[in-house]
Amino acid sequence: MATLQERFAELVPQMRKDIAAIQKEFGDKKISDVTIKQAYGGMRGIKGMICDTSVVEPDKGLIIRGYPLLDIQDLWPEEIFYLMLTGEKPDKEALAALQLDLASRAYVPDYVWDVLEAMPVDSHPMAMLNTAILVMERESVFRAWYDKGMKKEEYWVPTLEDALAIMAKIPVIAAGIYRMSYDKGSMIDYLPTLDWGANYARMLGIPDPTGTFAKLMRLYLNFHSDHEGGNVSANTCHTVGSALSDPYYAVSAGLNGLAGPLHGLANQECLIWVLETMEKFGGAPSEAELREFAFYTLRSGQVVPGYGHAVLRVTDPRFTGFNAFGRKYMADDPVFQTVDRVFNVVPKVLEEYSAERVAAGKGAISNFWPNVDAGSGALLYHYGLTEMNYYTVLFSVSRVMGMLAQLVINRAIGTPITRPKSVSTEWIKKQCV
Ligand code: AMX
Repeated sequence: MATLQERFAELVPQMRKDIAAIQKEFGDKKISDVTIKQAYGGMRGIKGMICDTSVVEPDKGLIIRGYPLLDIQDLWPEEIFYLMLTGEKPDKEALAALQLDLASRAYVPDYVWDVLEAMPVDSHPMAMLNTAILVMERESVFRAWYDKGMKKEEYWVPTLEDALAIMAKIPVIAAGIYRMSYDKGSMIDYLPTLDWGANYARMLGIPDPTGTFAKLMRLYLNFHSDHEGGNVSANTCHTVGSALSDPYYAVSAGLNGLAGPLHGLANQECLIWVLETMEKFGGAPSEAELREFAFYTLRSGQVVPGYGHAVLRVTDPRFTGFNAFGRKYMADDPVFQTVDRVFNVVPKVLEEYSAERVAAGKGAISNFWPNVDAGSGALLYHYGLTEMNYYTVLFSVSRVMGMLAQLVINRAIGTPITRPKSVSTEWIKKQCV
């Protein structure tokens, strides 16, 4: 089978042809209406952009290139990257070539470490990661080719080069940040004979005598890889990339969005919330105690982290997958047991609280079910990865795959600069007669 670069090059002409034909014949067909509520409400539900790497169905969750996530949970993350770009799972040969390619790029320039070391010790690991990606912008092949002059048809070629470089370097940087920020000792090198996910597990330096932490890392990197195009990080990356800012600019920008507590930072918030309940009740709380704590959280004006979603209306399959991992490998762990118990309690609490909100004239909560972040932290905690403000970095190492795959495809199909039309409240008022 062809390498990722060769296979993608074979697919590009047909992709362009298909999209040109659709636009020519059906370009004026309407696919969405927009209400005033949506315009004020974060554009929720408006179909206004294209993303071919994955879709999120409200009642099914993440589907990558036609495969429901749990059907492909055993694929390694680099296989998912190949799949997102080409729509095909790589065979053994193509996978080995991609792994070798990544290993050959997995070095990080010294100036990156110098910059990270110069940052204040209390810098958030996400600020460090995003700074590291941005400071490497000078390495961009896209920018170098663009400065020399390149045809639009070629844009995807250096974009894919940058994408592979970022993907190869990000676990090295992320593991370095972990070891640097939490005094874990010297850095651990990337091992070319190991796969990408196991390498990240190894470079973090978490003891893993049974190999199950590496297994968890592969699953974690698989599960967080993409969530279609409209979420904050993907959408930000896409918008910045649409200005032909190179992938280093675009990915760093996207990750800044992932650092928000309503998005990727929720995974750190979730475990903090779970541990708080355990501290308050002196061990794994009962369901009645959890119910009390959840209501206390809501009535103090805070969200219950890990629950609710902008698109999903069912339990996130990523939560289901992590839960199954927990039941298999750490069923007796009290933190995992608490997460499991929270799942029995919080949806019902949110449903009741939502009814209270509606009775008080506020909007309903749209989804009571757990999202990806509700359970992942407990699994990491079990293996001794207890530094919660690092968790969004793990999410980032994975999510760059989706952001990068989307960027490469957008450069291949020549997506123009993003520029939706905004309107003023004065204009809206004039429509309200
Ligand atoms: N706890 C308390 N209130 C919640 C809630 C929760 N878990 N989920 C939603 N609500 C509230 C919203 O804050 C909003 O209240 P407001 O009108 O007073 O501002 C109201 O319900 C309506 O919101 P919604 O339509 O249900 O959700 P949304 O699309 O606006 O927001 C999300 C989605 C994820 C931001 C929200 O559910 C939330 O804040 N959840 C907790 C944080 C979290 O888990 N984030 C991670 C999401 C996944 C990810 O990106 N990693």
